[in-house]
Amino acid sequence: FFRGLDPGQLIEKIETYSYANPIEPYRVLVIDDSRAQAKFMENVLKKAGMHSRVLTDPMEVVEALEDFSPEIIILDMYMPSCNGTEIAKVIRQQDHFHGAPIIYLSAEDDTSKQLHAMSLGGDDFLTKPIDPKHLVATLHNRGRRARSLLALMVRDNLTGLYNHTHTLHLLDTEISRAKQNGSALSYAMLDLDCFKKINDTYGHSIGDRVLRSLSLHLKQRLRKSDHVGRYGGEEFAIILPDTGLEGARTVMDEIREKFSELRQPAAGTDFTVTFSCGLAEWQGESAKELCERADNSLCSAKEGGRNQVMT
Ligand code: GH3
Ligand code: MG
Ligand code: MG
Ligand code: MG
Repeated sequence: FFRGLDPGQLIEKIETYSYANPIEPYRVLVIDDSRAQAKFMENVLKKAGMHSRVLTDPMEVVEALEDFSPEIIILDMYMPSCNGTEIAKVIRQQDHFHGAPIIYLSAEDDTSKQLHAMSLGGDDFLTKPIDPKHLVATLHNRGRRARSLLALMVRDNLTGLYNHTHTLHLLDTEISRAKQNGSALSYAMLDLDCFKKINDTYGHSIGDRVLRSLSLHLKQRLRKSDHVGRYGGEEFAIILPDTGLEGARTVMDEIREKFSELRQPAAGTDFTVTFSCGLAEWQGESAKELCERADNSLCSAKEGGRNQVMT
């Protein structure tokens, strides 16, 4: 998908993705033990049109990373229970937040202490009293860059869909959201049928084109709130929030049928391709167990003769 683009075109491409969408407000996590300071920050961010989550207890950070999924983190340097650098370390240990921008807040004006904090994983250091304009400008700069990087990190190169790692991250996020809201969640695993034969008959680059054709087909027919990932070579994963088993089955079966009718062009001819699909509705289990159930259903769909959706 990104192949053969020069850096300028690449940035343009990236900015067409939601992760680099400047209209989507930045999600900012603020961790500050002082309620007054936290409230002040909350107001500044609100006025700047950003989404914020404020924690006065740093122990809640891991949970907040999971269910708020912040893009930027603002950390008070000195808190009674622990200091900002310790929290930064916890954040950096989470795969998805390894490169997330961290901005320290402190009354500290000792340069060597600031440098030490930054050497431990901070990106900026703002001194209290905070100048709102300075803060907002810093957030915009850091946010924009973080989105560009993430857009590259989370995408699969051939299809532009989410890659394996990010698909699993999204599944974790959607599971905790479903837990919190008591909402339904379904998960689908797709695998192209007899794809080896397609490659053998028409060549690998036509095979690649089929993968892109299915990706586009899925993106066009699913809702914006659904997530589509390339799970492996010719395997795809779909996360359907707020969707029960029957709803998911109807959607996936329609997609399956329409895709099986699509003519795939090849030199001087065309052909059709089908996929099999395994579906599972989340029942309170872990992401791993949910994947296993969908995978088992996928195996049944293959054994049952392919080109079908099984639950
Ligand atoms: P089944 O219906 O049982 O899934 O049969 P299959 O032939 O699809 O399954 P198999 O796992 O034997 O083969 C998968 C094929 O997918 C083999 C591999 O070359 C091809 N494949 C995987 N990744 C890519 C890719 O990025 N591009 C192309 N063109 N082919 C790929
Ligand atoms: Mg403090
Ligand atoms: Mg396969
Ligand atoms: Mg296959």
